[in-house]
Amino acid sequence: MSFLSRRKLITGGLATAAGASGLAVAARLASQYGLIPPDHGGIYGPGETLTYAAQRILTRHSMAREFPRSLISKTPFANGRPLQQENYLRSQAAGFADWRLQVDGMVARPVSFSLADLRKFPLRSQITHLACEEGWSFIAEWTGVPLSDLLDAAGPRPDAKFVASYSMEKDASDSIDMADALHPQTLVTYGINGGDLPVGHGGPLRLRVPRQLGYKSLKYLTRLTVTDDLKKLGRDLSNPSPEYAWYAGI
Ligand SMILES: Nc1nc2c(c(=O)[nH]1)N[C@H]1C(S)=C(S)[C@@H](COP(=O)(O)O)O[C@H]1N2
Ligand SMILES: [Mo]
Repeated sequence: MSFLSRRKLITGGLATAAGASGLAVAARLASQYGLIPPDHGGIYGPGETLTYAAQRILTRHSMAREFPRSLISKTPFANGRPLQQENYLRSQAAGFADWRLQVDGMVARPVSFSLADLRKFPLRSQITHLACEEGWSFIAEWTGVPLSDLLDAAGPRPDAKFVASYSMEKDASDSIDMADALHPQTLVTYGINGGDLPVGHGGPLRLRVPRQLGYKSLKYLTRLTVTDDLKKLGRDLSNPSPEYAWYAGI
């Protein structure tokens, strides 16, 4: 069966099932095609499954909108106060010379990159919209390395399903699936609007996932762990903040 007709079948099937005999059938269909988000058991349960499944079918290969320079926001909004943790301030005082991004988990070659290492990769810049779930947003030009390049360097195992992200900020961590991790617009960024990434925006390093809401763009990025099960990690990252959906596609 061609991809297109299969896609029609799945979307049609999901919609019909949701309308006709309830969400349980849609969920069963979604499961059959690997379209169940990891937080499906939570309070948003079946609704989350439908959102995730529909988006994954319709937008798996789609791109977030990119904007012209003229639309870059004059005053990009940095959410929250710059990180005040002692280990962070120490690294900042050293010009972040000791900052490391570790890539580990289900990979052939665990690696650790300094900022200088990351700057040796071919850079990509993109002007995208960062939208916070609280209603505000801004457009900025982000510069960095495609996450897929870093994963290539580490060699993820074929059965890997997710990439967990960890921040130097205590207890800040999240995760995305492989489709988003390998997406060409998902970047590990060290620059914004032509300069270094300031502390307020997560400097010296943050993840940018422009196809999802702002909270998936983790600031102060220190570690990426490839896994097939988000519940197997030290902290259950299948639903890091119960009040937010794990999948925040836009
Ligand atoms: N480490 C860390 N990353 C984070 C957050 C945070 O509090 N800590 N907030 C998230 C949320 S909710 C949003 S909307 C964006 C805000 O990005 P900005 O501060 O660059 O505007 O960062 C995301 N990444
Ligand atoms: Mo947010």
